Amino acid sequence: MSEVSANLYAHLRRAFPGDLERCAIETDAGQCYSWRDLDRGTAMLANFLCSLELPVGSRIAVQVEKSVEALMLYLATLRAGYVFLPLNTAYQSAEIDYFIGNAEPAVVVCSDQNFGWVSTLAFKAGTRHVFTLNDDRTGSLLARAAHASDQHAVAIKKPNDVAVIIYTSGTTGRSKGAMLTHGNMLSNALVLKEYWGWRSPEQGGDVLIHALPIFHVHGLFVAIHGALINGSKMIWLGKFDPKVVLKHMPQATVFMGVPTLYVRLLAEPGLTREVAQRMRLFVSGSAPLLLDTFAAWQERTGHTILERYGMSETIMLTSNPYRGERRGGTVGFPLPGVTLRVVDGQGTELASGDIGDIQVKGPNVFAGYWRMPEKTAEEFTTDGFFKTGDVGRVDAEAYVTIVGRSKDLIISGGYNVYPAELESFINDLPGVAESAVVGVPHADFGEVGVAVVVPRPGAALDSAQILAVLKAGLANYKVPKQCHVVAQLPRNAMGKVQKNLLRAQYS
Ligand code: MLC
Ligand code: AMP
Repeated sequence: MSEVSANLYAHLRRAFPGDLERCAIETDAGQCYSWRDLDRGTAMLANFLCSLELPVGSRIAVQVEKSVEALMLYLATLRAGYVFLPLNTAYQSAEIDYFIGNAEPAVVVCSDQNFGWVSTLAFKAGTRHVFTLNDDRTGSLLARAAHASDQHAVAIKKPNDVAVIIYTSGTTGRSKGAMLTHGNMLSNALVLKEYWGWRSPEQGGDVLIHALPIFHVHGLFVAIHGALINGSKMIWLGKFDPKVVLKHMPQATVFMGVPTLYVRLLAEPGLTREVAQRMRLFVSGSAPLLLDTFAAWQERTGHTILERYGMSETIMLTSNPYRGERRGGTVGFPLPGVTLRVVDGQGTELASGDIGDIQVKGPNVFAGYWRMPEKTAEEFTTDGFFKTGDVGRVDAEAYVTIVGRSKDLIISGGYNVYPAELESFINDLPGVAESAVVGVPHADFGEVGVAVVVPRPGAALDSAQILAVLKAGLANYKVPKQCHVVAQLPRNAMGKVQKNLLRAQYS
């Protein structure tokens, strides 16, 4: 990869179809953005960012509702050579305060509605510029960029230059910013383009229904890069609504979702073979897809969902084959270029079929955690493998199955929820002696949290009130669906809380 060509945006741009007037993105409201609109819009935003004369490597933190303009801001940040930092729209002030304090962004972009509290936090942390962007094409960012030129030379980047920081809690502790480089993202996008058989515009092209949020790997990278690096059109839905997805399905060929999206689509009588007739590929990931869902989908639509596995630190790692057998309950094979091994507690590689810790290596593996060299070192082995925190096995035919996680993590509707974060929040509440949060199966979200709380002697705790306090302070999807006040937590002989017993009790 030459220096000039390593900017991911340059590669995406090169894949735009020759006819720039064609529709690149169609919204549910029927608006069409052409490829030329994308090119010009990202140029204007990139020029505006450059006009701020930000230092090299500046972070652009963005917490906005999904819109085509928000997508353009992401592309413009790549184009201008800065570092994009997407933030879940559900995050509340304590969460945003931490991310801004940790990442020290030069620019923060939020909605007009949140400008008051977000700008207070940002200016306090030393951020010089706070702009707004709403999902109706308004906000100070677009107003300012409207004066910028629509011609922009893509910034030159090296493959190892950081392009995006995604916050994740990884295996332990507070959220860490996973630094992904232009090289990481480009290699993954190119591999998936081949692996999933994306059809070029000359072959009739693909049309992707984009119904995921754009602040995580699945919606931001896998879906967007997949479509753009192939010159494919996207049908852009601001929010997932199964009826709206079904309305667009006859015009589409590719859909990507977390398992909850498939569960909700299956609940719609409108999901039929006819509606899915033109579809070429259904991809699922971010959380385990139940075999029941896999089988029900096959039966209802005649299509076999392709399940793949990835994470923020690595983008995509494994995938079921596009042409070979897609095996339910497995996440398929390591992608070309990815080396995956399963090891025991001592780091010795296990034979096929044996269950152990999954470790990976490849051009897609991130550059480390932002300003946390020790944490980064802890998560890599001496021979350079990244410890995923997932537990699994590889069978004799090389299919990978994930059987659990060594990290204490709940995946709810495709979002990660860290029990340690919730427990520390609950333990700080008045009258609480200790707490444990465990994940239990849930028909819609796959898994949800349950909090088990022990009061201090003499204190009276009210579960509904605890949940209300959590709801007021944390992103809504993190809030446990139930809270139980108990006299004590079950512990083993070592004094460790036996979460397996709590899980069994509250399932
Ligand atoms: C919403 N709620 C959730 C939830 N999402 N609760 C638990 N888990 C979730 N994921 C709750 C809210 O707290 C709220 O509760 C109520 O549901 C309604 O909120 P909403 O925002 O209107 O929900 P809805 O639009 O229905 O959202 C559900 C969803 C969404 C499944 C569409 O969660 C979603 O888009 N998930 C996708 C996540 C994703 O993209 N993950 C990719 C990570 S990347 P109340 O009580 O306030 O009413 C990754 C790597 C990889 O993991 O491999 O891809
Ligand atoms: P995140 O940190 O948000 O990127 O979440 C990554 C985690 O999601 C992985 O480490 C896995 O635990 C989980 N994950 C992703 N895809 C799958 C899948 N197909 N099946 C099971 N777990 C998955």
